[in-house]
Amino acid sequence: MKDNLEKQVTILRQQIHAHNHRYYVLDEPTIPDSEYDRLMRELQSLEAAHPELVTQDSPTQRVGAEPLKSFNQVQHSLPMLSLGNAFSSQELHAFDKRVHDRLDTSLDISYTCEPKLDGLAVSIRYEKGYLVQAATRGDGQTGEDITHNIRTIDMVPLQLIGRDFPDVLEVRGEVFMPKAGFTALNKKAEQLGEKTFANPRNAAAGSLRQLDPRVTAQRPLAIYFYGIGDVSGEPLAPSHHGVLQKIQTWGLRINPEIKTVKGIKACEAYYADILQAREKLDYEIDGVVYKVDDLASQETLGFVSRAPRFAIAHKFPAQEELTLLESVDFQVGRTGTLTPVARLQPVFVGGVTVSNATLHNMDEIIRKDVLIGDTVIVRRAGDVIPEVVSSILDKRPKDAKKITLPKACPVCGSDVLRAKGEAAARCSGGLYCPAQRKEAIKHFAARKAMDIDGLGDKLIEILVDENKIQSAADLFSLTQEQLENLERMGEKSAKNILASLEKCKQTTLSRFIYALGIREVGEATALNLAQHYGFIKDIMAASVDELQQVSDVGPIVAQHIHSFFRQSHNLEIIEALKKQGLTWHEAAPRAQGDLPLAGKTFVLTGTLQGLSRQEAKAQLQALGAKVSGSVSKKTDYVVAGEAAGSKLEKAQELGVEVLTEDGLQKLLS
Ligand code: 9MJ
Repeated sequence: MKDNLEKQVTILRQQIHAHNHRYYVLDEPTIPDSEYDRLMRELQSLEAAHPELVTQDSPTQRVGAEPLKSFNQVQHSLPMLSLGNAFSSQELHAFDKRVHDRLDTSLDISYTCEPKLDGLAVSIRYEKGYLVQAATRGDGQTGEDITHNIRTIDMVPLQLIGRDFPDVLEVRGEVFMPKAGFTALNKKAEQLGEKTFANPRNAAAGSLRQLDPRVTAQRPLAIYFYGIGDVSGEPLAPSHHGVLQKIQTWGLRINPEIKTVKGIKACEAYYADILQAREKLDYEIDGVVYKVDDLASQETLGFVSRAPRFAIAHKFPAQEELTLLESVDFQVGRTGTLTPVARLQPVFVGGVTVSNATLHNMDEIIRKDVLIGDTVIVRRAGDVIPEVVSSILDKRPKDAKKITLPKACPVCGSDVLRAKGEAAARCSGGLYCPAQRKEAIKHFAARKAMDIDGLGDKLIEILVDENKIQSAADLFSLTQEQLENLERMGEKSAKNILASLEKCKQTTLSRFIYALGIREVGEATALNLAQHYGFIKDIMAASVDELQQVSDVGPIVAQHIHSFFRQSHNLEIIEALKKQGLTWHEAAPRAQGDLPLAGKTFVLTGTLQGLSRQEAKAQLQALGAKVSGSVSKKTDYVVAGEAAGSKLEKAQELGVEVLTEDGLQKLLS
C-alpha cells in the first residue's frame, strides 16, 4: 500500500517536472494549463495526506517554505565574475585588439553574443541532478544563501533532466522580472495602496531578498542561465556556446537570442539588432555581452582583478538619468487636455539630449511627489516620450515649489475644468482656443487621417499663428502665393502642398470620420462607424443608444460622438469641407458576414510598392478582413512585400498562406 503510494507520488512528480521542462525550456507545452493544475493538485492532496512523503525537490515545495531569520553566507567555490564595460564602438574595438594581441592572432575571433539582462546574478548548485543551493553574487567571493527563494521560481528546475550531467554542476544566470509581470505586480500594489517598485530590476532584487519565500513565490520571476561555475569531471564542451547548449539539454533555460558570430564587426551588428528589438523583448536589458567562444582561448586570456579579459558588456545608452526640474508648463492638446510638461536642465538620456519630459497629469505629480527645484529621474525608453519618473527627496532644496494647475488656459485664457473622476484637466475654450485648433488641424492632416503630404506640424502652427487658417476647411483655400511667402518655403514645396491638398479630397468615409478628431474615436472606431452606417448623415443623427450598437462603441465613446455632432462649429466645419470638394463613397452597409473577406485575418509585412501598408489595411478592412500585427496559427494570409523579415519566416514555419503584392491586388480587385 505504502509502496504503491510512493510510486504514485514519484510518477506524478516526474510528470510535473517533465511538463515544466516542456513549458519553460522547450516552449512546447503538451498539455493545457488546466491539466497541469490538476496534476499539481493531485500531488498536493497526496502529500497533505502523507506528509512523510514530501521531499525538498517536490514541485509542490515551490510555494515557499517557512521564513528564515537571516540569510546565511555562501562561499563561492569559483568566484562569480563581473564584466568590464564598453560604452562606445571605440572602446569595443580596443577590447577586440587586446584579445588579438594576447592570443597573438590576426584571424577574426568567434564571439558568443548575449543580451545583457538587467536583473540579479545567481549561482545555483546541483548535486547528482538535485538543486542543493543557490546564492547571490555578493562581492563575487561570498554571496547570500537564497536557496529557499530560488526554489519558488518555476523556470528553475529542482531536478535536472536526462542522465549525462556531472555529479556537481554549478550554473550561473540572471534572475529577472519580465516587463508584463512587473506591470501587473505594480498595478496590484497600487490597488492595495502598497509601495510600488521603480523598475523590474528593483522588483526582482526585492523579491529575492525576502526572508519569507512565500512572498517570493507570489512574484513573477524568471531566469536565463549564461555560464557555469564549479563542475566535476570532464569539461562539458570545448566552447562557451557548446556549454550553453549542453546545460540547456538538462532543463536549464538559456536566452533564445544568444548567437555566435565571427569578428567584432558582427558583434556590432548584433548590438544594433538587439537595440532595435529591445522594446519588443519581454524583459529589460542594458546592453549585450560578448564572450570569446573558445574555452582554451578564454583560459589563455585569463582575468584582470575580478573581470575576465575574454568578455565585455557593450552597454546601451542609459535610459534613466538625474537632472534638475527647472519649471513646469502646461501644454494644451487637441481635446483641450492640459498636460504638465517638465522643463529640465538638458541631460543625455536614452541616446539623446532631453530638456522636456511629460509629467502626465496632476494626479501623477502628486503620486510621484515632484516639486519645482527637485532633482528628478528622467526616463527615455525607445521612441517613447521622455517622462519624469520620480524625485530624489534627499536632494530637495528648501525653496522647492509646488506645481499648481492654472485656473485659466495658458493659451486662450478660458476656464480650466476638471470633470469628476477624470485625471485630465481641460481648457473649456474648444475651437476658440488656438492650441486646440492647431492640434485639431495637425490631426486632420496626419498620415492616418487625410494624409496631406508636406503639411507638417510646424507649418500648421505658423499658418494658425499668422491667422492664415482658422480650421481644417481653410487649408483648402490656401493659395500658392500665401504659401510661398512663408519663411523657408519655396515655390516647389508650395506647389507640392497644394497638390497633396487636392489629392486628399477624394477620401473614404472612415478616414474622414477619423480626421474629425472626435474624442476617443481612433482609426478602428472610425472604420466601425463607417461600416455600420455607410452614410455620414446617419452617424450624425444617431442617438447615444443607437451608437452603442456599433462594435467597440461603449457609452462614453457614444456620448463623445453624439455631443461632437451637436456642436455648431463642428457642423460648420463639416459643411465647409464638403463645399471645398471633399468627397467619399457612401453606400448602404452590407451585413458584415456578407463582405467577401469576412472572418479572414491578414498580416502585412515588408514594403509594398503600389500602395502603402495603411492603404492596404484600409482596403482589406473595407472588405471585411481583420488586419493583425502578428502571425499566429489563426492568421489566414501573410502579405509579404519587399524585405519581409521574421513575420514571413513565422508564416512559413506555421504553414500560413503567403501572398505577394500581386496576389493581394488580385484579391482586392
Ligand atoms: C547578463 N547579465 O545577462 C553575464 N550576463 O558573464 C550575461 N552576465 C556574465 N553574461 C560573466 N549574459 C559574468 C557575467
